[in-house]
Amino acid sequence: MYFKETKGFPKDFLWGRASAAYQVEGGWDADGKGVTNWDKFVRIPGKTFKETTGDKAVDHYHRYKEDVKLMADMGLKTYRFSIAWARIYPNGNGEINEAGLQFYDNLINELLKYGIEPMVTVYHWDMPQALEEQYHGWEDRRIVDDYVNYATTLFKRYGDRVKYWITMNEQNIFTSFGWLKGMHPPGKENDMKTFYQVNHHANMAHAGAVLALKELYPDAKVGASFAYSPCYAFDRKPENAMAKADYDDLQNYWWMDIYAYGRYPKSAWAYLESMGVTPDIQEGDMEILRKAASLVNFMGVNYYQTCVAEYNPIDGVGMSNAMNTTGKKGTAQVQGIPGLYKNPANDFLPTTDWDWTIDPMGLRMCCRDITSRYALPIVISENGLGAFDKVEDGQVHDPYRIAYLKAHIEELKKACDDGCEVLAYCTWSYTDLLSWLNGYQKRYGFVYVDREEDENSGTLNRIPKDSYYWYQKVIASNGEDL
Ligand code: BGP
Repeated sequence: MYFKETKGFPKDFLWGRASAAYQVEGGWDADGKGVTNWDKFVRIPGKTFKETTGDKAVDHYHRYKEDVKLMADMGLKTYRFSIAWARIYPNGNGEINEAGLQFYDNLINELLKYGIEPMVTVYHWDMPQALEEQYHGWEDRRIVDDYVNYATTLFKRYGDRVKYWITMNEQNIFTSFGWLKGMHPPGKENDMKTFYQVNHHANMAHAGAVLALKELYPDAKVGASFAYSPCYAFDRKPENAMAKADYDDLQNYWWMDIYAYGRYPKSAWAYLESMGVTPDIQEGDMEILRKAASLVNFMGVNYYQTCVAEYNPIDGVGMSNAMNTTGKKGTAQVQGIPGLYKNPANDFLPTTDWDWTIDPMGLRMCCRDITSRYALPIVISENGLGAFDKVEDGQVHDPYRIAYLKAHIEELKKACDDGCEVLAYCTWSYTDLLSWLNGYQKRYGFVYVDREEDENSGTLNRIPKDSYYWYQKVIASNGEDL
């Protein structure tokens, strides 16, 4: 659409920044915290870039006051962070660890002291390892009750101060990397049947949490954060348009239709039936999913890139774990599902050093799609540029990050003109942090942290980058001074 004038961002727009417990906190065994699936997984040789771990991460657990002060000086309106389940329930269920609850009390109170709205993710991938040992974690239906119990503990403890809740972070990523690509715990490959079963359990957990929250705090705002890569058909060939439709049903709507409508897309279901991989659904499940969907307040979107769908013959490429985790441009490989689609590179778009396409207009596109299909408000819960940053004379100049964010914010503003109700824009990430598979060299922050892959490197000192001061102006002008 073309508009003669722009309305700009709504006046109470939440300019934010996001993080996740495992990637920033460190203190992996501090104050009674239990061991998580990630604490274990990163110790398997070859799983992460140069065997990096989040043992110390960027030590946010001990430096949260310094970090929150930097956020306050920047004028941040909201901070999205996740809670480590194993700090609250070291065994996933059973006994509560009061010290863990206290840590997040302190963090939330510190944020509120400066008028920063806390936005809490209940689950950002770090599951108590004890649940893996008790019943194989997400593979077993028992996790639904344990997750809802954990979530309810959080709602009861923090619900008087936390208004925005995100139940799950990127369910599509942690399940596909965990059960299809072998790149996240539990490291399984091509296990389609379990993958869909795990997803059904995660959907039930999400729904149970939504219902529990709304029972306790009907005015709370809740949603799940989905890693949404809008998809373009490779060209005008009908078989490539069909490949796009297949991709959307299986890779996007499969999750978003559950969050927004409480149903699985019909053609995706028919395909899974033909493959013999549909999940077992218990009586009453779909009703619970529908009820939760009717109570959801927003669609959380983690937007990094778009993709392309091209028809993939039955003897074509499959899923692989060959991903660019080194930052050497051009090393990513084309992946796909034989008989349906593959995802070649998009020649019209530049890429990052990790081969992620840079497509600001895609952000407007995904807001439009969500608005048309679901008519839900949107929280952009992640968007950002991973890059190599260097300190020069005590400063970090990152014009490439400013250019990236500027272009995305311009498109987001157009999405607001298009009639999309966008509530928040949380860029990834506040400080530099651990990139799950790519180590510490892939930096996303407004604030540089002095550390490298080696656990004993660096002072962990914080240095605001040029982008920090730029975003300060963006916030102060409500997105006008870009
Ligand atoms: C999302 C995750 C984040 C974060 C981000 C950047 O998928 O929710 O936790 O890691 O992507 O990804 P990466 O660290 O792989 O560059």
